[in-house]
Amino acid sequence: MTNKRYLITAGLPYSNGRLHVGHIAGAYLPADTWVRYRRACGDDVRFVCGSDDNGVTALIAARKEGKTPEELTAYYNASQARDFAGLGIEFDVYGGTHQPDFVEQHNRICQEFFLTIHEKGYFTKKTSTQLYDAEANQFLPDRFVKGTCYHKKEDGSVCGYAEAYGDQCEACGNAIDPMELIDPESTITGTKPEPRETTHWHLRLDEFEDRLREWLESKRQASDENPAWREMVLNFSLGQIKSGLPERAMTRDLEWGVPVPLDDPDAKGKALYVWFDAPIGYVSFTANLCARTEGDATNYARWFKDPDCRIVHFVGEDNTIFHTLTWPAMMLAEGSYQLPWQVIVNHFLNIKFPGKDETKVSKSRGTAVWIEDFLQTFDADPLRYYLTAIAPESARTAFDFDDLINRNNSELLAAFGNFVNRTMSQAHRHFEGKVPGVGERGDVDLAQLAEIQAAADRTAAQLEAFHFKAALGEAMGLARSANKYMDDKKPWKTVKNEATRADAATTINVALQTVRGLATLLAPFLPASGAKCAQMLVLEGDLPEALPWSEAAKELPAGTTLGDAVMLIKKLDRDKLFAEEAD
Ligand code: B3M
Ligand code: ZN
Repeated sequence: MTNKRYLITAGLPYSNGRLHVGHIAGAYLPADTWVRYRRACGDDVRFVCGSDDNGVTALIAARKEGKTPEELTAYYNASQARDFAGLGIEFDVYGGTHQPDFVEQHNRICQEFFLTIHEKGYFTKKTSTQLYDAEANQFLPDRFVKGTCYHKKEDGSVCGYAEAYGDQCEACGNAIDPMELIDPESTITGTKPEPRETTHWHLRLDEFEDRLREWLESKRQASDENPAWREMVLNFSLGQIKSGLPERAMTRDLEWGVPVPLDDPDAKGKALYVWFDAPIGYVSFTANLCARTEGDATNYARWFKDPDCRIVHFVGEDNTIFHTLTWPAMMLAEGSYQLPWQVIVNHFLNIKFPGKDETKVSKSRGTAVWIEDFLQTFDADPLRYYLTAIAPESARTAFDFDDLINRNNSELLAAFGNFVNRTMSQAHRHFEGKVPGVGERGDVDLAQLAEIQAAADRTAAQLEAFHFKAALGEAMGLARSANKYMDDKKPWKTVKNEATRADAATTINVALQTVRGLATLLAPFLPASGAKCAQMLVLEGDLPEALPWSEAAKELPAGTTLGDAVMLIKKLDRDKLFAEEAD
């Protein structure tokens, strides 16, 4: 079987704030896990991300913090990059649409993209009435205006979400036409905006309805080559096409962003819409990576235009339509790009603090769990484990500190950490720190060995289908069977008696083979622990080379000298943790 190439992206975080656990569970962790899995399978992968610096969100935050948008986005770009590194989320390139090393190339690629679409006639230039803040002397695109959502729900009632922004309603997920917002209000001055005329370039999404529908419908059929898309993504996106895709303005009255590249007086003082330039960030960051590693920026085409490569986007739920409709329509309009192979969408995460009710994440109400804070107290793997175990794949789930501590202690530590620890310490205590001789394997031993490959196959099947929670469950199933095997065979007893010592050797041998299997299956989820296991087993190289998926069940030869036993998972003490928090 020939290995595939994959271009994998995770939604570009706005560089207007720090990252919290909801961001990580929604896009970055599943993406990183999948990238690691693909690499363990030997596939050629590029993992691309960076900050979304343009648009109104940066301007609003900059104003609030008394910084220029350049300063603000540089600050959060660096802060977010640190958080990702701390969590073991490793991109091949972490760019930023307005960061010094990226902005020129980004602007150029975006402008070429825009001009190609313009030449092909897929924009209509239209003068329309927009909301204007007379006090701030400016138009109010996107998040510069908020009001009550006017969209109709399925039962005919109005959504009515009172905090809907001028770009999108967070409650119902629909795109917002600011002119239709009920009781609009400027988020700059708090005043009621007035209507004024302005001219913009609108993408004719209606031109692409048929092709988008066909493409999305084709994603319902699951096959080995094409795992089916998540139901909610298809239903939501196809529902939007059914009600008709209106033209959407792809330019804004803004000085911050990618300048509109047209020699036209109406283009003056205007920038490309942030949702036009942001997805092209995937392309421009890849171009930057290609320039850096291959000396040729145009090699980005190998990833975005060559059907031998598969494009996979991981995003949070509020980004759905932009990745399943607008961005694909842009690609079709431009004409030389291939459409995404997969778009993986997760729901949001709620938060549950000890002794408090479950609530939505809200910066202003202080109900966010910031990665930076978390990493001061915890290791990355327990969070990665927990966020995958409660992954909001088909509905909202809640991040609950008590649950995190429980699962760390009773699942991750009890089943995985302790098993590896018991195995290693007995190998060191009784077998000179070497893989003991195989001896005569009985049915129980053979069954345990067979379980390694079976668990690897089950875990792989779930990962291929993007079912991360189920995949982690399968990998942890191997840990549970391993513990049961140990408990049944009791090597700590059999080793003490000359007559049964050979059986103890067999048991520890099989247990060590299982450690390798477990490490391989868990490494995409828990890279730090995977790397430690590989070290203990003295497997050469870094991840993923040290733990290729195809060798999950490959036996470590008897006599192999083992590394020192190192602690994998720490026990978390709830009282201590929250006592410290109160200080
Ligand atoms: N920055 C939205 C968000 O963080 C946006 C994603 C862009 S992906 C091209 O929710
Ligand atoms: Zn709504």
